[in-house]
Amino acid sequence: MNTKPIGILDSGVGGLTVVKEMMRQLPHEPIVYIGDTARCPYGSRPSEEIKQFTWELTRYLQKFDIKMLIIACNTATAVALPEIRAELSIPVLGVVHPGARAAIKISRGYHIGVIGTEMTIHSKAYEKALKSIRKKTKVTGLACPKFVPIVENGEIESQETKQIVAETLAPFNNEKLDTLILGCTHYPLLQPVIEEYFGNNVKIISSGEETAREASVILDHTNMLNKSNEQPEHIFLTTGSVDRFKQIAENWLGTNDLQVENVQL
Ligand code: I24
Ligand code: DGL
Repeated sequence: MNTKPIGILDSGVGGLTVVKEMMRQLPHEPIVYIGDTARCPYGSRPSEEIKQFTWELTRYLQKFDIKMLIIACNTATAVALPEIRAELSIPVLGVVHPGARAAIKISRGYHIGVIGTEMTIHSKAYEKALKSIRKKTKVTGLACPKFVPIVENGEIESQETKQIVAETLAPFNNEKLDTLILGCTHYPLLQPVIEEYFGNNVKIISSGEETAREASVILDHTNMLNKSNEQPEHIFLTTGSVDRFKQIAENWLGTNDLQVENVQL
């Protein structure tokens, strides 16, 4: 039994896709979420800067005596996970390995595509994770820098979005992918459009969903689940506007009473 909260960090609001899955799969676990909306996006920044920002978010969450840290941002996971895990004494989970494992599990042809921000693709973090599990996996990475702005503009199913998705994914046309990893917090919102583009031939993995599953397994195995049946209290922290964060988070999570506070790092 362990009533301490789980810390979840992200570059902004995209990590709420992981939070939603966590609340669904682990409904009794209290969460402290921190989103660096003031400095979002991270995906096009230099890796040293991403590491520094991720450390600042981690240090802030440590004030809450968290029992586990989830780095919900693919970009932050890709560049900062190893050093943060090395220094913390609690379990530290990123979104990359759970996504990679799920892709290997479902793939039949072992030709796996990965889409993400420029830094996530440049880092080859998914490629390394996939090949560490199964050496003879063919991995094709593709940066999709236009996708985050599309989602943030709320244009999730417009004709223009379908067009941009098709143009961006065109490099995959000559590749016989059988599985595609959505290696960015925002991409699950584009999943219907991406699925439509590929048809039924490509299986799609959403890393955030898999990460919640992994968190559940780790908490169970280490006897850290919160066994109380109470409705847990969650805390949401943002480095930017509380009102805008609250609006997006409440809409996405389907509630109207979130506790949201501004923090200065
Ligand atoms: N979706 C995201 N980011 C935004 C947005 C959005 N605005 C509308 N929608 N803005 O990410 C980012 C910049 N903001 C953040 C808050 O502080 C000020 C700056 C995707 C979120 C995924 C959970 C569209 C939208 C929405 C509600 C839910 C989902 C969604 F309004 F995509
Ligand atoms: N959260 C980021 C990710 O998953 C996307 C937004 C950003 O670039 O900060 O890679």
